Amino acid sequence: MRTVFSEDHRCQDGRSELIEGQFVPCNEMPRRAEIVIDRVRATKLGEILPAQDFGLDPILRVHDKGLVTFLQNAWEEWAATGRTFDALPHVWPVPGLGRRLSDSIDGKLGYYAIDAGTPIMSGTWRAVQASANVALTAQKLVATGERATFALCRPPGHHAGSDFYGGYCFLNNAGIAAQAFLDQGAKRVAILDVDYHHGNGTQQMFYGRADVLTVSLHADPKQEFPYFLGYADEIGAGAGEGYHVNLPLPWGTDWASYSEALEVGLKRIRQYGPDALVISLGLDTFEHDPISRFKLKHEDYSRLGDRIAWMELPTLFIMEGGYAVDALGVNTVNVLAGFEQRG
Ligand code: FKS
Ligand code: ZN
Repeated sequence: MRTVFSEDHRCQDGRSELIEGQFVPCNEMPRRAEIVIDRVRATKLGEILPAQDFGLDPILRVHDKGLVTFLQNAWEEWAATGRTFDALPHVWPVPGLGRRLSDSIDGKLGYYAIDAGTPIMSGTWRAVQASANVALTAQKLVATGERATFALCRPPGHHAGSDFYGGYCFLNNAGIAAQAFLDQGAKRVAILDVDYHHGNGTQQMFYGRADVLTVSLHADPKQEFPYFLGYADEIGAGAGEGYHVNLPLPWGTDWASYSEALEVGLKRIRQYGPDALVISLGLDTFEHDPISRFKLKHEDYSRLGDRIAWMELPTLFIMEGGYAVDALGVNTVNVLAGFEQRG
């Protein structure tokens, strides 16, 4: 399997995020991608390709212009106030408070951000655009006949919606790629999100549409971030009713119960009959992940890859989360190699 990768991911290198009332070093760090690309090389998974530039058009197919312009200019507006540290919001437009777009950078940050865990710095836009281009480059390979490719995206994307960012995500790489498949002639695309956290951005983006089936396995939002979305009774709306599936699972979930939910998700995808499958590949379901509470083991990732290969669909793997950094290369490539073994 070929991997698409850009060194520009390093331009996103946040100092700290807010967790449990404290500022701690960012879990979403450059070393994550380095360890994965090292493992791709060491295991000779396949060729590594650079990203091509697709410009803003494919991004604007799923994201509002306002969010994109904000992300492009946020650092400059922040730095213009004399601040030299990373930009984070400190106020949010909860229902009842209104949601007006302020001229102030602090108002804008609160308007577009969903959390205080997603710092913006001078290189953020460069890394974010490169990440989308990695996804689009890999998407094009699959659209033109490759059985599967791996988009080693960083920063991740599944928490970013049409007009919001957060949860370490700025643009929704999986959503952008799914839309690109459709724009290139696919009739139906399925997104399977196996990250530990609910893909609230992906859900929001496609909630009213039947041409993208979104299926997410994740920690129950009753217990976990992003808390406000990801419940089982959210099934899509209007034309999209029945085209979204949430499979929330409790803390402590191991492969035995994870794989049962996975079969439910895969069955629904098979019934949908998509032309392409996009995997939001998060590895934070690992037993030793520092911010998560599922119990998957190294070998379970090979099984996961094998089950995905059984679908026999053109498949695009998009990197999302995973914070047990030392194990991240092994776990990620286990999925991809498990997939390849099935051929
Ligand atoms: C823990 C607080 C959690 C934010 C967690 C973000 C997770 C991001 C991710 C992605 F794939 F997007 F990277 N704060 N108590 O792993 O879903
Ligand atoms: Zn996650």
